Amino acid sequence: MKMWLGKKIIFLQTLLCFSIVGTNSHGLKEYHFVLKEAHYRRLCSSKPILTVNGQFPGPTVRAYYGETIYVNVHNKGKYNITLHWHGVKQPRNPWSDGPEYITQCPIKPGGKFRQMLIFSIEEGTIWWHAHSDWARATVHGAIYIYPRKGESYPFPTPDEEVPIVLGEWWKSDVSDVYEEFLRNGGSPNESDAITINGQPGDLYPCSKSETFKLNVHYGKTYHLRMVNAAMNLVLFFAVSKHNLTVVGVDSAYSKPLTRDYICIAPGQTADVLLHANQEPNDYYMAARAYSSALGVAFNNGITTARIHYHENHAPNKSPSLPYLPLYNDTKAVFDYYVSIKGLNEADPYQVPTNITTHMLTTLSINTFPCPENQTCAGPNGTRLASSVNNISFENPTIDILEAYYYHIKGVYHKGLPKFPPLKFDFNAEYLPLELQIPKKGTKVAVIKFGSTVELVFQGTNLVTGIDHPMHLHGTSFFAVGYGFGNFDKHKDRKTYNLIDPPLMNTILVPKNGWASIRYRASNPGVWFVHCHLDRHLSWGMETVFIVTNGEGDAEILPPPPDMPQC
Ligand SMILES: *[C@@H]1O[C@H](CO)[C@@H](O)[C@H](O)[C@H]1NC(C)=O
Ligand SMILES: *[C@@H]1O[C@H](CO)[C@@H](O)[C@H](O)[C@H]1NC(C)=O
Ligand SMILES: *[C@@H]1O[C@H](CO)[C@@H](O)[C@H](O)[C@H]1NC(C)=O
Ligand SMILES: *[C@@H]1O[C@H](CO)[C@@H](O)[C@H](O)[C@H]1NC(C)=O
Ligand SMILES: *[C@@H]1O[C@H](CO)[C@@H](O)[C@H](O)[C@H]1NC(C)=O
Ligand SMILES: *[C@@H]1O[C@H](CO)[C@@H](O)[C@H](O)[C@H]1NC(C)=O
Ligand SMILES: *[C@@H]1O[C@H](CO)[C@@H](O)[C@H](O)[C@H]1NC(C)=O
Ligand SMILES: *[C@@H]1O[C@H](CO)[C@@H](O)[C@H](O)[C@H]1NC(C)=O
Ligand SMILES: [Cu+2]
Repeated sequence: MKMWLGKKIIFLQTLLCFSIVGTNSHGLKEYHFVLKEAHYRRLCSSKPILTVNGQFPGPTVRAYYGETIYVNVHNKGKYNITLHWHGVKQPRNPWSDGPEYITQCPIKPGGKFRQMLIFSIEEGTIWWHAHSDWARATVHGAIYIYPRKGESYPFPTPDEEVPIVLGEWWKSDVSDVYEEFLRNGGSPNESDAITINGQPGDLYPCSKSETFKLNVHYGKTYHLRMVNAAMNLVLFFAVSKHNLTVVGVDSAYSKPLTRDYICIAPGQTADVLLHANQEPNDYYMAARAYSSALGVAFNNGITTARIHYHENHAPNKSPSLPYLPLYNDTKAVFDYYVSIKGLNEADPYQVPTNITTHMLTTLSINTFPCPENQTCAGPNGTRLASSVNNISFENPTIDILEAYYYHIKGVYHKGLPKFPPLKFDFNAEYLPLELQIPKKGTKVAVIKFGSTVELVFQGTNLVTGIDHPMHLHGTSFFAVGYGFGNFDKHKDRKTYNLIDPPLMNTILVPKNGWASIRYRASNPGVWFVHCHLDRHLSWGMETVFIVTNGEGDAEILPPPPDMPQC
């Protein structure tokens, strides 16, 4: 604990970091994250929210390619908490990954946990967030990973970098929203605003003066480090009269892609260049939801922030809004995603072509009958649920990683089906109601170290077809294909991009369609796999992949001494 007070303070230019980051006696960077409540005023009212270090969005973590750093987490809040480093692959180190009851027991109020973040191939932007209940609504922040010292970006060095963290704000306490929908079995209340860097923007009441403003100089290039930290909304984002050039997604560089809008799903990140090359004026940047599922209510509001050209001396009171595709424009979403191409030609990390492990998992919204003596707010008085290959995941009471490592029996079961247990027309317009009720269980899939995996995520039309941003912990994967309808291995594999697919950690599976990923299972450990729409996660759309140990230095590291206990 005392070590960090040490020597060099890095990134002096960022005042906020001064108190929270230092280096320890081994020269490794150490951050200090204190979970605590702070009052924030939004939409004309104030409420206490859980934060890290009193900040919302939380502090930015900065690292260089391949670096290892520590984050000392101290829970001074009222609730159990865990923190996850989204997109940090943590080679051999699932211990610090964070999902509650998957790789650790929660850090109880008053507790501490020193988490080690091992960066490997990440470069660009990712993020961190709480991984217990719905705490991540307010407990999240960006992670910037710079090129190795002395090396440069694969694009001209931008003049400035700017965080664009998209989120959602509820006027109520988020833990009440969470408890309410789990209790009544219905859908959670919609958020009251979408936010850019914590601010709803000046189209919302009482939000004008705090609206996020980006001051630009004509001719300069701004590196937008974008994170979708929203709980339940896939978002479109655009800047009025300006193009956006995407140069990376999920902390892997991609071929420059210039568009007038981008799409970003919860869990995803993007490195985007904005050239300040238009008439010096004021412009809006804006985001709003993509949500095409029938009968699913969503926040259809629009969040804005302002871009002000330094050269403009007469700020425009009502700048124009950018063009954003309609909320149901599925084509706009997937036209964008299939246009993202990886920058992997020279990479040793190649797209697997010889697949040893095939999997196809259905992703479904489900219902359970309402328990006797209760009234339930789900469709036809049922309780909403969700599943992966018809298993609605139940959290165990001690974490799966410890159960696996110490051979504790009865905590989880192997044998998550690698294919749907029942073949049916997954996306038929009408499906028998009896298919809708899943099984409950804590089922995991075991994947042999070194396997080359092809995993097809298949959406179904049970209850309602909807898009799912599926996230894998502990690895990145190549997003090799997307399509609509039921996956047909003979026809659809021919459409894969095996040349330059992007390397991602979260893939948006189209409504009534499928998405296919490939990767080599080279990171031993216990890794969470889940939908990043938090309501689906809360209903059970998750599972765990246990990647076995390899030989020699391909084994899980020993646990740290301060693992939180259940
Ligand atoms: C959710 O919305 C309903 C209907 O507007 C309201 O009665 C309820 O208080 C809300 N719950 C929370 C936790 O805000
Ligand atoms: C945006 O890009 C398109 C296609 O490259 C181009 O036609 C258009 O002029 C660009 N617009 C701006 C504002 O740069
Ligand atoms: C999207 O919604 C608009 C207006 O609500 C409607 O006119 C249009 O037909 C819808 N498009 C699709 C593809 O469903
Ligand atoms: C594919 O992998 C299997 C199992 O590792 C191996 O036996 C086989 O030789 C490989 N085939 C090719 C073409 O590389
Ligand atoms: C339902 O309520 C009745 C009357 O209050 C009670 O006798 C019965 O045990 C309850 N059933 C369940 C399943 O809780
Ligand atoms: C899921 O499992 C339940 C229980 O075995 C069964 O009734 C239901 O039909 C199954 N649904 C699907 C889609 O496999
Ligand atoms: C609700 O009940 C109606 C009538 O039985 C049925 O057609 C519909 O599919 C049900 N919806 C759900 C989601 O269970
Ligand atoms: C907090 O975590 C401990 C350890 O797992 C557990 O026993 C306790 O029930 C949790 N508290 C709440 C409020 O969930
Ligand atoms: Cu989902």
